[in-house]
Amino acid sequence: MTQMVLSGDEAVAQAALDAGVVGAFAYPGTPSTEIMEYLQEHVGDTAGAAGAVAQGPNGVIRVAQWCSNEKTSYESALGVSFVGRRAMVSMKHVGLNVAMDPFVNSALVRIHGGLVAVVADDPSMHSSQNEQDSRLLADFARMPCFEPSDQQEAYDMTRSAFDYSEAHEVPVLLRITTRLAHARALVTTAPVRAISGLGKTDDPYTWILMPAMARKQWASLLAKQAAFRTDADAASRLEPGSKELGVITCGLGRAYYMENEEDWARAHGGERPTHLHIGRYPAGTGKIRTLASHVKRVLVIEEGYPYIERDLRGMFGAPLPVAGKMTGEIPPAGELSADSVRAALGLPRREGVAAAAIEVPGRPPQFCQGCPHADSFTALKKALEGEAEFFSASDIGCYALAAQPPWSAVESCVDMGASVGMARGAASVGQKRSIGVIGDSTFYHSGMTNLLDAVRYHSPMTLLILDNGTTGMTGAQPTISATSQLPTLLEGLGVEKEHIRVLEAHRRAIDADVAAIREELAYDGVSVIVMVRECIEWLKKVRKS
Ligand SMILES: Cc1ncc(C[n+]2csc(CCOP(=O)(O)OP(=O)(O)O)c2C)c(N)n1
Ligand code: SF4
Repeated sequence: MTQMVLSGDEAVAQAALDAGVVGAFAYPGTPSTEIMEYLQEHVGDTAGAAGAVAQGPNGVIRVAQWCSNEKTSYESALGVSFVGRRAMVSMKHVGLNVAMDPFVNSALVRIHGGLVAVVADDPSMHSSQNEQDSRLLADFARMPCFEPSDQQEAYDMTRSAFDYSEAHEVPVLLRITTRLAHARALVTTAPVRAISGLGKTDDPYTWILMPAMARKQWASLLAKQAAFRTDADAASRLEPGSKELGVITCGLGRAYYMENEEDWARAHGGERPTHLHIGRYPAGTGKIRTLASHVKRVLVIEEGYPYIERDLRGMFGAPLPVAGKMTGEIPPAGELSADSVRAALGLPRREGVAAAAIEVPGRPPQFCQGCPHADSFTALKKALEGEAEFFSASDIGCYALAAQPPWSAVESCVDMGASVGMARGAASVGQKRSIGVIGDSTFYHSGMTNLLDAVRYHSPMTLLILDNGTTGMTGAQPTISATSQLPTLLEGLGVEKEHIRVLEAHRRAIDADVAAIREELAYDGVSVIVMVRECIEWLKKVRKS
């Protein structure tokens, strides 16, 4: 046993290594990126372009790889599990939407080597386009979900999630949220588990989801639900206390509650509320009922959606007031905080430094000094000067910053890969100069299939691929393919060679860039302009290594 100071992401990664994971796969996304970064640093000594591979003394190959997107990551992990080894896939919450197809179906197959899907939610949308709650997606897939409340639990639960996955032959979703993922604490690790040999199950038919088999597997998954609930109930922690108030916490909600519990007790004759902490889902009902039978009212503290709170309503025979997000005591959106939980507990505000007293000048996010995207947008804006009719759809990446002044150069940003589809859709109904702007990483992630549609229908659109050689927005992780292969790939997708233009994203090339963009905007078909220059942050990273 060792003690280490780890962030929640690092604790998850360390636990996976100690639990004998051999295949780890991911696509970057805040707040989950550091899981793969840690794994790549620690899995072995031969780091490849997009991943690390190591061969252990007993011939065991371990991989930790960035993949094209979350779906491919998930499917790679599933393959590792099928051949009897432990596998982990990690992603940010919206990544689970991309991986939804294998995710939901993997709950029906008979998992062999433990499979853990780590999904990092981002309440308050620090770096995301929504704040969806992955617990509900686990519920939707009828899959067990573990939710740690601190870094030590992140370590312990990751380890036990692998065991649970193997014991019940089902994947486990481990849900973490931003603060836990990024904050550091002391973590005690457990001994490293030996890695077993490759081997398939005795009944591989359970991996074939054709209707007859899928029906059987679905029935088997449904039959497991009672055990999931019983185990979740046994793992939940009930601390009896006052009859006045029952508090149910989930995940990080526990930490915010614990910061205020003592003050509540002091204000209520020394007795603490009756407290139930739930860390696994689907939640059992045993301890919830025990709590409910003991208290006059209940407050639910959970980050994300009112998931447990909604389950509670209507669960009890006698009407029991339940407060939380649905009744407004807990803010319905954004991260929880010790202060918002304090207010929900009816405690007076803590005196502190009033934020208004500190003058912080407003500083909207901007491109880094010398960012190639700035030059690409200068060229695009010049090319569009005097044109009244155009539509410019952006994708998700650093270049989405061009939605704001002084650029105001893109008009939409919805989900990864969408720029190509939106530009194509608009072009197909007559929009002139329909432009998609996408980064290289996002193009490989999910832009390519949309481009196939555009080629198939000869849609009059222009796609700008801002190829900075990296995934800049999430901290400059490698992309899945090299810059030099992009034109060949585009040709392979069916874009006409003469309408694939490779330009330098640099102000010294501005006149040539503007002229080329104008030419392609005038073309009545699919054209792709690749704007090439390295991301400054990526260059710094490469020089350091
Ligand atoms: C489904 C999904 N996965 C991951 C992310 C996190 N993310 C935002 S932008 C981005 C890619 C950025 O790379 P690129 O398109 O090359 O643009 P750059 O930032 O380098 O300009 C990623 C991975 C996300 N928003 N959605
Ligand atoms: S990280 Fe790279 S791509 Fe993003 S703004 Fe900075 S230089 Fe540009």
